[in-house]
Amino acid sequence: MSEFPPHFVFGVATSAYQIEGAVEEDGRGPSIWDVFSHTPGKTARAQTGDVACDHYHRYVGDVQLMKDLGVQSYRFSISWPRVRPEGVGRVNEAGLDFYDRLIEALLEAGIEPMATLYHWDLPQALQNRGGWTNRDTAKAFAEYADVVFARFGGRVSRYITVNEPWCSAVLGHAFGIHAPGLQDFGATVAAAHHLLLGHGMAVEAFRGRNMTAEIGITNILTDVLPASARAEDTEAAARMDVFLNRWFLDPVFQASYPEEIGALGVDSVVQPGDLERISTPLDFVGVNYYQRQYVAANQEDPLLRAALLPPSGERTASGWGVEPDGLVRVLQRVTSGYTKLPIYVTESGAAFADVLEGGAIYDDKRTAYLERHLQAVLAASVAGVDVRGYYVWSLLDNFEWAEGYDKRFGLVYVDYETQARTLKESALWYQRVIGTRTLHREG
Ligand code: IFM
Repeated sequence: MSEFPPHFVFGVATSAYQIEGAVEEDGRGPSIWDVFSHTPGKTARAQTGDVACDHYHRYVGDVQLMKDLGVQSYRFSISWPRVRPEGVGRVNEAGLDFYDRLIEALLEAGIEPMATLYHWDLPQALQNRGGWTNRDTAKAFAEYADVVFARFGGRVSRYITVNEPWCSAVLGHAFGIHAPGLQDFGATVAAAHHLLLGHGMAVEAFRGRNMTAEIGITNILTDVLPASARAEDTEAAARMDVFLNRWFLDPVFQASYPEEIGALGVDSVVQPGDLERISTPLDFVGVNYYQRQYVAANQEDPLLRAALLPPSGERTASGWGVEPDGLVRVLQRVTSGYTKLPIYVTESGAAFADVLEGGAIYDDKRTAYLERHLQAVLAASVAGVDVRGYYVWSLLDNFEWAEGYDKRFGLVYVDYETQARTLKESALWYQRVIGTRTLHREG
């Protein structure tokens, strides 16, 4: 079977700091990513999101592109420092007005808005008070979220509280490769808990408003497999699975942390009632999927006694293995192990070395990648997973965080000198898939 059910939503995704630019316009405050990207040595070629795709000024054309592609839903993120420049207190109406215009343009184009409330751009003013390591940031997040709910209500069909809390916590506080650039495991555990608490408190605020919209969280999930059937590899893979997946799934769907996370000291930041708040019921689950990891035992690794093996087959420009079956497995796992809620694949896509040739980009590898991942979604659906939609990461080439602009994930090529947009061949392919609601590859 290669036909998608009538209710299945075909979408595209982006995030604010990666595309908007206009970092000093209309009262926006600085975020941790402005500070981090302007710190020497933190991003490739010292690139920043100052201009990015200039989407702040070009959103009308970008919505038109989506309309031309037949996209049914657009997942974007709202920049907290545009809405509350100091993180708390004063609301910046001009910041909200931008998203108001964007949402109106989407609705007029017949495209359903899906809005993420936190895609990593914490107001720097809050970072100055400890950022996510400070419990007050969870409360500040819920208050900001409530400002957004009050303004946009049901004009946004689905809200996502936090995007990939694993990345915010671990890449930002343990590995130091994302903002705020810390390398402190105690801070990581605290940040992870407060990101989840902020999620739960935002869901409570949402429920308090009786809105017609839906709410969920998006986790990045990895399919973790042992490198061999030997007991030590299987056990190492189980520990890696706790670290990569269960840390952010168990509390949301089972109101508990895995024992191993307890051993890392999370109990010192968990207060009575937190896990009940974190597990406040949701309407849907967002899953971002990029890779599978093969894991072997490694006694030299002090934390997990485990090592990730490099992918052996085809890879993307990011060096990530292309393993669409992993998507089937993570979707089945959410359904069988955690919740029967509808799932949206809120990100799936790949960077490849795109070349603009005579006005076209023949990105066959991306087309094949997307086709195989959409096949995986159909396979999961046949296997009983209630998967309701797929959002390609990304609509546009954009600022890939510490990697800068080199890694192009877009269906649309962006010339950063002129800001000209060119549809890649994969975009034209996606347009045909959406138009026919069927997977077919020609040529
Ligand atoms: O670009 C990111 C996005 O911001 C979050 N998910 C993964 C993407 C590709 O790395």
